[in-house]
Amino acid sequence: MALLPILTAPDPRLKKKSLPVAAVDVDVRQLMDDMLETMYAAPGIGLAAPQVGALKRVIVLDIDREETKTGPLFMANPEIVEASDEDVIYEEGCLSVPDHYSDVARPASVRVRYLDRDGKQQELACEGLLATCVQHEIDHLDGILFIDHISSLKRNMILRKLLKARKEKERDEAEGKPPAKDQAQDPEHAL
Ligand code: GNR
Ligand code: NI
Repeated sequence: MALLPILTAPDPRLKKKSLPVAAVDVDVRQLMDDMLETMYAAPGIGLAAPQVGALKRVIVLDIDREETKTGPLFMANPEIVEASDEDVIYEEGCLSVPDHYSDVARPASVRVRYLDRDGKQQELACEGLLATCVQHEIDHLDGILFIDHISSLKRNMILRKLLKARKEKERDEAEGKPPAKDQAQDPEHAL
């Protein structure tokens, strides 16, 4: 198991389309395990392979809320095979867009087909936060971030702030300053 560095926007790798895996082999399983560990450490409730620089169609999730407790979920080549007409709005965050949150509307429930950690085909009916999160993760596999679902004005403001924060961090590191507290965890917005 290993913790992997999480890429943050703007990064060209987050805009690329990831490729399907041919099979869930030992390498893909290793990636899944490392991603789950990285997601828990962040902490987050989902993580997509491109966020750790692997352009493969692999996601992991673990929702642990009153309403939904999934346990660890590993999905290779996930596909939405059904989506409700009804939308729901959630305030989303992303480990690759640290410290920014926006309301995003998505189908309230979806059915996802995928290969599990054993390479077995599965289908899962998702609703609530799981439905939102699985769609957010599959978006990552197509190079789409939650900020691509909001106005360009808001998106560009967030991207500018992320770039500024990154430059300040690089400058501090060059001057040998200790790291500022990373990704302040506002409990209201706990990922
Ligand atoms: O941890 C996460 N929380 C979250 C909250 C609302 C909607 C989506 C998410 S996914 C996010 C982790 C992440 O960036 N996954 O790609
Ligand atoms: Ni994300």
